[in-house]
Amino acid sequence: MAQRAKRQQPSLDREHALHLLNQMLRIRRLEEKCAELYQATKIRGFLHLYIGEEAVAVGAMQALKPEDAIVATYREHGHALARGVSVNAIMAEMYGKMDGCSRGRGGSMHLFDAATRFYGGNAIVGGALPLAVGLALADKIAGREQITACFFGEGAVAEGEFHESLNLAALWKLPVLFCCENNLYAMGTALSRSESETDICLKAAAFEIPAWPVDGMDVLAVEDATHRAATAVRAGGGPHFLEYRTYRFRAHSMYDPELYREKQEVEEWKKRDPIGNLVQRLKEQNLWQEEDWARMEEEVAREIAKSIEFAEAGSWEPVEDLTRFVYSEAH
Ligand SMILES: Cc1ncc(C[n+]2csc(CCOP(=O)(O)OP(=O)(O)O)c2C)c(N)n1
Ligand SMILES: [Mg+2]
Repeated sequence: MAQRAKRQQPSLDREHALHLLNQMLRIRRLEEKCAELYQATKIRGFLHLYIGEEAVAVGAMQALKPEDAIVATYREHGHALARGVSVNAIMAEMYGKMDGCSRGRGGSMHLFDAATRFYGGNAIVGGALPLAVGLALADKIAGREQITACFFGEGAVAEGEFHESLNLAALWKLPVLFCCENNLYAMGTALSRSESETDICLKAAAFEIPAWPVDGMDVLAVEDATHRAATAVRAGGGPHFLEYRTYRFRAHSMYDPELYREKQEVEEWKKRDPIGNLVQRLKEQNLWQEEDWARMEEEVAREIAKSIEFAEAGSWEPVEDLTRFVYSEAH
């Protein structure tokens, strides 16, 4: 760490860095609150926290345009928030209220928002990949100049649909950006226990897709790499693949005794906390003012408190609506 800090860093744009910091803090504090609400049984079902991985969603979103599409996994609160889905709509969805972004029918794993082209939230490991390829195929056929970013965990590389999706995306030169969040574990299974080849970029290269690893704990590195890859995809370069090397600080979900990793390992990764990392960089460049932090914390706390009020005041879907949207309604 000490060595890293000493390395010559490019100069930071203070306003932009504070924006990135704010986005990461919103995710962190939102999820900490969600964990509390889960213990209080206000939030039910599954809950997978992204804490520790915030730099990936926040950095990557900077490189995407409003017209681009995004598909993600069940660990997607951060992606939804960074994409611009409101905290109110997310919190109400967590509560299962009709005022949520998926009308309360999705919950934590199925955040969805057509307005920001955020196509979920997907509970199926690898499930996002064929959806992303389909979205990109539609864009290519229609001649639209937009791309699809597909976020998935490294656990998805064990799925057949990972290989099928990469193959078709490469064969048809589709505008997809594959964003692999390699946090080293798929539930309790370390990558090295399930894969004969643990270099994920090599798997993408086997399909002739340009791929490179990125420090997923460094929001600026993520932003820069994603910007380069997204630009190449946008320019007609076909699919590109980024492997963000990251780590989740919390358990896989709310039911995980974490017997598969050492506490020491978690502590080591926490030293690379993406939030602390960026504050440190700002301090090194004399761009940090202590009041920044207090102001930001206060704003974020207020926003989250309001979202809880919003969710509490929201309504439950009436039972008569149970079968609505199962079949399309006659017009
Ligand atoms: C097709 C399928 N198989 C198994 C599961 C059960 N499952 C849920 S999460 C998970 C681990 C996925 O790990 P990874 O893709 O690395 O994502 P992470 O949770 O680390 O973000 C598994 C196996 C599932 N949801 N879908
Ligand atoms: Mg994983």
